[in-house]
Amino acid sequence: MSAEAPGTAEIGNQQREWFRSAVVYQIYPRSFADSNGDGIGDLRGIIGRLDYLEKLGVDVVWLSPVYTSPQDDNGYDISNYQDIDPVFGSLEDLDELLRGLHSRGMKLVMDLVVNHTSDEHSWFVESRSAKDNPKRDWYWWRPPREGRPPGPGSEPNNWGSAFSGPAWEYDEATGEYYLHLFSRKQPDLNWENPQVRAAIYDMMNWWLDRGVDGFRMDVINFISKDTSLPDGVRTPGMLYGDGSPYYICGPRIHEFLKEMHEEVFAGRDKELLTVGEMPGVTVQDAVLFTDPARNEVDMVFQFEHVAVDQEAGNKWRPKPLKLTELKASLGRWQAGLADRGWNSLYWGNHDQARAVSRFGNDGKYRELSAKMLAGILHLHRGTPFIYQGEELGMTNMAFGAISDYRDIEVLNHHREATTHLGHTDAEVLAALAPLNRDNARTPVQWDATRHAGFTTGAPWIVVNPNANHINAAAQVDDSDSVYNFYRRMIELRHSDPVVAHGDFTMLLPDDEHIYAFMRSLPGRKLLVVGNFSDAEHTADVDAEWTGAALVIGNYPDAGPPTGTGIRLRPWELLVLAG
Ligand code: TEU
Ligand code: CA
Repeated sequence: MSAEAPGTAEIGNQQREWFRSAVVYQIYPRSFADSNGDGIGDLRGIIGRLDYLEKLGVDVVWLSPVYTSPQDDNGYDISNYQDIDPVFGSLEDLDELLRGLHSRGMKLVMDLVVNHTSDEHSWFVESRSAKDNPKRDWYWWRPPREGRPPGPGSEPNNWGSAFSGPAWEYDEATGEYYLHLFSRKQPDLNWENPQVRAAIYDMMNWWLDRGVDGFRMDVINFISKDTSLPDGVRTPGMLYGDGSPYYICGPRIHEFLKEMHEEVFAGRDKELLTVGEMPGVTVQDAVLFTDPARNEVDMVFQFEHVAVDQEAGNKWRPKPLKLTELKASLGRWQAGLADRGWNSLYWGNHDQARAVSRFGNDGKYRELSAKMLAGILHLHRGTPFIYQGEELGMTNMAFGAISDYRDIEVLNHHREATTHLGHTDAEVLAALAPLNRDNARTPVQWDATRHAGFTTGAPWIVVNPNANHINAAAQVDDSDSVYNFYRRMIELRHSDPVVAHGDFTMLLPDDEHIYAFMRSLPGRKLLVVGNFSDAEHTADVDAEWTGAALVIGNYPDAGPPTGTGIRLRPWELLVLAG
């Protein structure tokens, strides 16, 4: 990059938001690093690995939940928002982590899970105690369906839970049902009640006052529900109706997020990061959520591109990925948020399969394809998120029996599918394998020692046996490793304004093998081409790119393209400057 930083003059004030040139790293604490040998990752384990994160160069750490929790959904069921679960450590440990990150120039974003609490949260314990309890209305309580006797089978509507079974749980004590879109230990909070909202804003302010730098907001677009809670459409073969039209981006969602901004972020939002996890969000909605002038959130996690490899959005019905569909989806989001709003960028997280297994080739071309995926994602316009282990090219796990799994979503589905739906164990295991969430939850592979250096005890979930050759110790000092390729991508975002701020133009949308796009600012252009296949292919790009300077590639011997069309080897990535 030349000294005058081409294009910098054209970047307006709004465009200068710090997070546009930032990279976020997600830590799923249970699986990151165990400091005390109980087999479960913890805060002191993270504190011991801060140099690793600093060296990688990330700007922000998003920490999945560490609050007090019965751990029914690994911490996404919170029983006390203002304390740390003993399995992870203490508030003092959290403060130390915060200091350790800040002193290294990194920010800490906490997970905010306020669509629901744990059923063991004192709010819910009070709420369920009596119909006239002052907190009764803090959750969604309803009587049996009209004309039906109380008890299981008479649920107020036909909605299913994300973790199998009905979305309602009958409560003997008061003869009513409570709504839980996730597990029965995750009752949904009633955001219609202003006391609920005030209590949540207080809690959020308490964390910001403590020094945290923002929130990743769990299923935040589910908090406003159609209060009439109508039955959903039940498609043949399904046990329950689909309630999502009545709670995805419901009637008051923008009002609630604006109110949250006013009560929590206003006056201090410029240094913070807010990202709303929003299953089912559309591009049109996302523009509204992320338009800086509207004061809602900085960016959202959308789910379109992680649904292209399954039938009808059903993760248990996987289908082969078509590159044209992936590009059409990500391209639509790039175009839709080009002028107003901002994208988040991710291949994986704790709910998704491992990126290299899903979008790359985790066998013969594991390293090449992991690097290519890094380059493709990080050079889009938006803020990239790296999920722990992705920077090492960690892969899916070949789980054996159902007893190897830990995820409540998997275990409940297996039970429902082998009983009510009549599938065999083998059928269900085969369907589960590619996209189940435990793929992402095997421990981070630190070295080739026992349990991959994750713990000295018995790990809570199996360690991938490929830790013997895929691990951090083998990669940190190897300049040609996947880890160091991520490092270079992060550096490039920091140093080259066209990566953070440039326009995005998708190229070759109909090509089934090549992912190609251009980034541009006045005076500087980048061409990014990647081959998503095991065979050689030619990227049919404009002749102007012949001889263009190579910025980075994933094959060590790559050079500027010579003829017309760019010949790409299997999983080759080339980034050229013009
Ligand atoms: O996930 C919400 C979500 O919609 C998913 O990606 C979820 O994994 C999927 O619906 C299951 O099929 C968030 C968290 O990221 C996830 O870990 C939690 O389990 C969930 O909310 C409930 O808090
Ligand atoms: Ca531990």
